Amino acid sequence: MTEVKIKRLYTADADFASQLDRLLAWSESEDADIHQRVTEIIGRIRREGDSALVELTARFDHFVVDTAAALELPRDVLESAWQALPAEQAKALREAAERIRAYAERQKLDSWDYREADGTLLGQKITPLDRVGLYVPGGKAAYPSSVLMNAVPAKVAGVPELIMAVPAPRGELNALVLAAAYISGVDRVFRIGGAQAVAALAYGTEMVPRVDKIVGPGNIYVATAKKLVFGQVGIDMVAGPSEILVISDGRTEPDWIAMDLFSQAEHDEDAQAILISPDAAHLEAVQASIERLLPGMERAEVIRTSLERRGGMILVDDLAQAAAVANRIAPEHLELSVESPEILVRSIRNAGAIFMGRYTAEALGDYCAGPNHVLPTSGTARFSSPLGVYDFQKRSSLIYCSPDGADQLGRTASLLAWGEGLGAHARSAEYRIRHR
Ligand code: HSO
Ligand code: ZN
Repeated sequence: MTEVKIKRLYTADADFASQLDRLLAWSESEDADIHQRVTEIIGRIRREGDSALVELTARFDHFVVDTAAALELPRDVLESAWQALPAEQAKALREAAERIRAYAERQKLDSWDYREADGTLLGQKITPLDRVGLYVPGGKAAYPSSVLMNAVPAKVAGVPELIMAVPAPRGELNALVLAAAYISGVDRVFRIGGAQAVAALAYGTEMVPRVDKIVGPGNIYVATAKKLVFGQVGIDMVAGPSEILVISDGRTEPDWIAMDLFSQAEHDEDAQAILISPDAAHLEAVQASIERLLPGMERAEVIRTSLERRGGMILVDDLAQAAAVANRIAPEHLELSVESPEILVRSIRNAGAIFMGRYTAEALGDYCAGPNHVLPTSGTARFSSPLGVYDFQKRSSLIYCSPDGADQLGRTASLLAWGEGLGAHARSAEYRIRHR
């Protein structure tokens, strides 16, 4: 194995800012061709419904069925998948689901209201979405942990109907994915995938009911379809490649750090793993660990490509500067591998998930700590948050006016309405004013 070429940056370099911009640059290659093909597929599902769904499933997934009804997986298959799991795996899945649920329970938004002196009541009413579609990729990209992370919060929110779409190449499904769907309370499963599945969920077909929101990861076709149906339905987010940023004070075991960087790099060639430290010798030690550990990795080639393509090591003057760089990056995952993470965390403003202390490996959060692993990527942690129960709840505002309240507010509304030249608004308010 030859040397792993990871970009080195130093904050004291005159062109550090532009070097960092180049390191972070990421644009999904969504070509016009994909856009057009996805648009055509969505159009066909809208016009032809089930028959197009059956045909596209046969063409793309080589899964041939006689009737659309066969696209739905009988519910007892989920239960059998769960029953067939080796006991240890079932226990781990159950424990993960329970911890994710306990965390999600605390995120629930509750309705509230308050009353004013004249009896007017104002409030916010929380209602779960009626029906949600969960897309789960097929084949190797199928992560049972992602099924839990998407389905559990939806169920905790109280979504009555959770519909999963998962492609079944040649009819095959991943047993762990089905077991995860079973314990997280998925209600119906359709063996459909790609843009055609997204379109069926968004518009409905004879067989597939139309949902209110579509969540879950997918390939470029799925992501493009989600963008195109947004507005017809809600979507969670369009996620970019996974990212990890580790801030190390130089006193964490270099092998641990190397493996944490690998853990995200192994997701895909475009994943981004970056290490920041004020300790130049530590960066060298981690580089040495990387060289030594890489050949033994199952996904060595993916890791190497990712580290060489988008990885980085950044030398800073001190931890305060490390925090500033981290805020600029706004990573999906941020490990604070330092002596006093509770102090450093105060300076962190932009990160999807923050892992505090040397023992907190990001992998624990990916599976079972409790917080969601569906997180904002590509710098979007500047303005967005992890997937949560609140993404499956909506808010309606409530206004009740007492006669006295209507009298008071009517005067204000009338003035503003005449100011806008809207006479019906003004009179509607004035009718309710008491003329003494
Ligand atoms: N790190 C991924 C989630 C995941 N990891 C699933 C392993 N399985 C999301 O950023
Ligand atoms: Zn991961």
